[in-house]
Amino acid sequence: MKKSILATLCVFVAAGLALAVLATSCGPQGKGGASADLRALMSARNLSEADVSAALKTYTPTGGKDEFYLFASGGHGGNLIVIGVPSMRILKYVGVFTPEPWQGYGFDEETREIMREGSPPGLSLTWGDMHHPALSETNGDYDGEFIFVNDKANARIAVVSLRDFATKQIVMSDLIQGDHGGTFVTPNTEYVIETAQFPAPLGGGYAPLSDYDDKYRGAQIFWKFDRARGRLVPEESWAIELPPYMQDLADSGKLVSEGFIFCNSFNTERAHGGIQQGNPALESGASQNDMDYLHVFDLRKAEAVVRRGGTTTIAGMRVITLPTLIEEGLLHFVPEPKSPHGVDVAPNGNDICVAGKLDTHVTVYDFAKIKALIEQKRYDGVDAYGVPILPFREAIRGQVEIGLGPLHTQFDDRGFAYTSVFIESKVARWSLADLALLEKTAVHYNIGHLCAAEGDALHPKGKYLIAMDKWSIDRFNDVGPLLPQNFQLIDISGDQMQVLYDLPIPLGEPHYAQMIAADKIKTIDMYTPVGTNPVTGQPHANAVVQESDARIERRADGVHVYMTLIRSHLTPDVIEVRKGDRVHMHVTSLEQARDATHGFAIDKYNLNLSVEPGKTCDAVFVADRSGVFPFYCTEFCSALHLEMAGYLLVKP
Ligand code: K7E
Ligand code: CUA
Repeated sequence: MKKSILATLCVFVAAGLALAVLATSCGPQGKGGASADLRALMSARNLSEADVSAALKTYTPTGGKDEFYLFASGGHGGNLIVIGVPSMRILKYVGVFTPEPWQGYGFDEETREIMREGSPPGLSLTWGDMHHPALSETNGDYDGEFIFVNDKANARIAVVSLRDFATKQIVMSDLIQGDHGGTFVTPNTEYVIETAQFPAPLGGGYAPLSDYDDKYRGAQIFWKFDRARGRLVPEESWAIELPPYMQDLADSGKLVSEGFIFCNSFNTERAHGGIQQGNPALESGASQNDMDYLHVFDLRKAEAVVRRGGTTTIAGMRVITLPTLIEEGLLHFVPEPKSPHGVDVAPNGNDICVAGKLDTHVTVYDFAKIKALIEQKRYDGVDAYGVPILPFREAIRGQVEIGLGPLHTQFDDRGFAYTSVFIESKVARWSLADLALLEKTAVHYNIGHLCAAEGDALHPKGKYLIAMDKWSIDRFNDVGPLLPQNFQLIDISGDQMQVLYDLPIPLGEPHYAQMIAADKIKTIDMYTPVGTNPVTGQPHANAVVQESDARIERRADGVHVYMTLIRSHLTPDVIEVRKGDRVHMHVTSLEQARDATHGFAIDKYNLNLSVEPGKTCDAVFVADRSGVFPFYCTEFCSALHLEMAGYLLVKP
């Protein structure tokens, strides 16, 4: 054991990474940098010293914990991915927009209700297109309590509690159709921001595309968050009407810019397709103008307008209309080059970074200048809807020439900014102080977002960055035509960035992720007291907290089964009903031992519950087929797990 530790240290020395003091302990073995055994291993596996140094920076021995949690969107898989950094071990998929049977998510009544509430009336959507997770913040830094995620496809926002890593709420407003720009929080999480991508008549409804300029609109919703309840409050939320451009990502101001919201846009051309009608495709139609508009929105002034009732209600949502926004001076535009993707406010609060997909620069706006221009009403005209436009040159601090296809920017603790460069497949590091490009590191194909540790918070942590690469061609063993995405872990602590590890992501396309210090996450071990409803956190009305109370009751609305689970039996274990009965399962785990989870599945009734220690949940089904249907526990919970089973007898 001791020998291998010494050998390991020697490899550090070889890679030029160890402290000099350690070198003396390497003895004669240290001459070549590694022991003969290690050398043999390196050559057998064809590893360079750089490879070994990278391995040592990520390898986490059994029992070792990670320094950070990475929360990555699961893209069109609809679920959230939790990963430990630097080990890059996947810790959990959290069911959000898509049912996740091993969590009972979308199978028990409590979570089915979450999915129904977040769906159009009469429908229960079973997937989402998750793009941008946002951790809750306190004073501009992540606080580890909640994470919010959007569903681009159906314009929804979900709330996930980081106490139990479970979804608590999904909200959907009929105001908009499809949200790309979500989610972003204000520095104390008063609001969760959701922005429409596709202009459409607000509130649903029909208008022909020939009315696009007049009837189609963009919008940005400010969902009010009640932290004590852990819920978004639709009645206290409101929105703003925007011109029918494609509003993209947003960011909240911080420090000097706190109280302002920045949102980039593209397609200020208002192209809307119609290839067969002789119009340009959206991709070229939306790429004509050299400049689009950075939206600068005064949130504090807008709140006053909302308070005094200066809104119009559309689809149940209070909306500040575009004429009111203009009249009250709440919205200003600043030109931004060309079809940009995202806006990122630097930790100093004053530098606002925008990168153009079709421009080679990151443009750094100067908030102090923007504010002065607004105060002096120094306009370069107005847009087609009357929104005042500030002069570009007078609003910026400067531009950094980055390369082809710069997209998103993150920050570290040393004053560096990191921008993903999509077309070049690179990460660029540049200095905020003098706006100078320092270094570019090649990553695997088609990097989209990137994520540094707390890299969009007030106090970024540095150390690690994840390159979120969209293509993984040639990188992993072949798995057919649909390949995983690739997360590359990059060490950003040194003078040179170093790619350490590739993690294939086989669950949708993760667009964005956030990384938080692990010590900020405080989870519960189990649900207490026994009989807790995990969604509300309150005692469940149908809980049975001792086995002797387990029972079957026939009532007007069907058969109610009050069941308890404890190693290794289900009580009752025989359930007799008549064909056509509605069966209401009320299932409680009496366990209070950590990780002693039971499952509950009934054969051929499309039902699987996950019953963690202390949890109670309901499941309702109609016993519409007669026969004998075994039920059993789906978690291997004990030596007699296979015996944890029973029969549902459905009499003809
Ligand atoms: Cu894929 Cu933020 Cu939706 Cu950029 S987004 S790359
Ligand atoms: Cu309980 Cu297996």
